[in-house]
Amino acid sequence: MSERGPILIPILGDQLCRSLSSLDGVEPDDAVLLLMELDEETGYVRHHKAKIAFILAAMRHHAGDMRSRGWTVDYVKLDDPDNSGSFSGEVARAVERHAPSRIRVTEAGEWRVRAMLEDWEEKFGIPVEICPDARFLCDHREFGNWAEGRKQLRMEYFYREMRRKTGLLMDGDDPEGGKWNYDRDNRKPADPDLFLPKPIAFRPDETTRAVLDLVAERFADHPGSLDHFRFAVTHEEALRARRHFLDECLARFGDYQDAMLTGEPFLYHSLLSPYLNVGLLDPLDLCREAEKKYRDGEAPLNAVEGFIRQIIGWREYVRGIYWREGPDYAERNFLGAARDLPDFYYSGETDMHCLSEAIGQTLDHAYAHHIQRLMITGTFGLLAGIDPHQLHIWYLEVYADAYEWIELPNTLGMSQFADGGLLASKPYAASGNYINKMSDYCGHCRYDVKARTGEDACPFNALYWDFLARNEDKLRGNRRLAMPYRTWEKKAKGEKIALRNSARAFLESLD
Ligand code: FAD
Ligand code: DLZ
Ligand code: SF4
Repeated sequence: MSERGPILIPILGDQLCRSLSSLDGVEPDDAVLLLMELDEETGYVRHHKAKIAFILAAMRHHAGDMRSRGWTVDYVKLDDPDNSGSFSGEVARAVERHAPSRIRVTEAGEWRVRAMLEDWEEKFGIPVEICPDARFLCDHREFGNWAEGRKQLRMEYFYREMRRKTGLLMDGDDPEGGKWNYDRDNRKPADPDLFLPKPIAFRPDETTRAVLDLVAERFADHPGSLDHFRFAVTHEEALRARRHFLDECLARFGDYQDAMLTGEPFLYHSLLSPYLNVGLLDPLDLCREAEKKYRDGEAPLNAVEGFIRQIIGWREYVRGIYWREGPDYAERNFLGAARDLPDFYYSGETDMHCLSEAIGQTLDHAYAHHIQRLMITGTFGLLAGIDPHQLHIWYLEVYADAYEWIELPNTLGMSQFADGGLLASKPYAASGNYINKMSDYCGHCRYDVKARTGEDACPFNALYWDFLARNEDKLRGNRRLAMPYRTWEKKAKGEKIALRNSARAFLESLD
């Protein structure tokens, strides 16, 4: 240990990575790592119980793992009576305990925490170095350079840059197979008879069981259940989850990426987002393993390209948008939507089977796949005119993988069009027809997906036309909506009135 005191390295709950940038070039003997379980972090929104349990269990295991690698780890538990409850409060106490010469920390994943870190140098009177987060391919400056001067920030062009940069699925200067994107092959509905792999589940050990007890007691009023807790909480378990996905699911990931089936929350999805987001898995390594499956002839190109695009494309791109747009991105509300979030988002109790399935599994597993988030809970919120900020808080609470940098652009931008089209070229509005095509939900529903008006009609149908009519002044100029607006115009006056009355009656029933 240096005579001037150790380097204090706070490690935030989503930085559980053995090769974190703040550890780079530091010898274990010269540093104290600080991990903190905090009221402020467990309480800034009402996180799903399983999300809190996953993060705390992963933090405790990571602390043990780093100790076994020779690091000195100072770990503050949630129920420590002296725990001040905040990052800054706990770093202040650690500064007292260890008299560090300096602080080194990897940048935070959201504006709220970034502001805290930026305060530390003045607060503690010692040098504070904030290191870029090297877990991402594209840093803030590179994204800024890419975005500079572009009229539209389309993910597809950004993604091509990332393909070139990583060499993933490249054939010299060209994309493997001649096309950059095989999404057209990836829209098959699922058949209920499909043979589906079982998701891998990890049995909680003693450490995790202690966390589950703590969470059950302390967060009883938070949404969600702990009964189905199955998360990997160590690096080794996360690698096993990765292997399971690569061997059992990846080959059919593309075909059924957009499909939805009653009672089948997971299909061929990877379920790896919680591990990527806290640092238990490395995104680039995962993509290289997926590419290997293609090169070895074990998974088709449409599946592997589709999967890699989600990670080096969408995941990097939404992070770029989040940091580029600034802290007030969260306040945008282009369509002026103001309805309160219906209570059934926290209970799943609604006659709309698609929503009760997507929300029910969310409360059980802290998981829903992308199309459920986008085209079921998201599209309903959009059509019903729910306040995008309330939806943002809901998504941030209920998913085990939810952190603002990734959740906010997906919710506010992609799903709610609340940024006016910065992220999505048109709103993801759809009638019941889309859900009927991509799922078996409508066959189990008390509503009739073919009917447009009346008490038994699928609410998505009238809401879809009402959404277009209600927002005509803001959306009419969108070229991608020209067709639906032409169809709306051609409708007889009586039909238009019936659709809008049906939508109004339904919306009133929500209040
Ligand atoms: P898979 O379908 O197996 O996809 C593989 C990986 O690709 C994911 O693990 C994820 O890392 C990445 N990915 C896929 N889609 C996206 C996307 N649109 N943006 C960024 N990365 C993507 N993802 C989060 O990780 N955290 C969130 O808080 C989050 N909130 C969302 C909110 C809304 C409204 C929507 C529409 C999407 C959100 N997503 C979020 C993106 C996506 O739904 C999840 O990443 C995915 O469902 C996680 O499940 P999976 O690991 O099985 O993903
Ligand atoms: C999400 C979360 C939760 C629920 N609890 C903690 C915690 O107790 N301690 C901690 O260090 N981090 C936690 N996190 C993750 C942080 O909220 C996350 O690191 C910040 O949002 C910055 O990205
Ligand atoms: Fe959802 Fe409508 Fe289908 Fe019912 S009929 S499951 S409400 S889309």
